[in-house]
Amino acid sequence: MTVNITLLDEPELPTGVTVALTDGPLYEHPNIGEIVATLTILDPDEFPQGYSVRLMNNPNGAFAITAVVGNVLSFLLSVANSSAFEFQETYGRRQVRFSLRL
Ligand SMILES: [Ca+2]
Repeated sequence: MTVNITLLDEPELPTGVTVALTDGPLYEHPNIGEIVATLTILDPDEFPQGYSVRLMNNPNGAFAITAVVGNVLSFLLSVANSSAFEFQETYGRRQVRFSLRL
């Protein structure tokens, strides 16, 4: 006698996110829409569920995040507010930090 058991997938939580910065430096006052990085969600499933990504800390509205069409695991981080990327020696601001939530 043979018994067949159907195994259904259960979505697991993502195991992480990789952030690939665009090559080269980002100059101050970049163009709106300039791609800063590509975020890739690491999902253990062969057919992963869709995700949404939300910026939790976005100083001065510096960034926008958009899904890559046709790829449920990739998102583009781009410039949304050019003036948020101000570099002046007297400000001492050489990094813009952000955090995100899946
Ligand atoms: Ca699974």
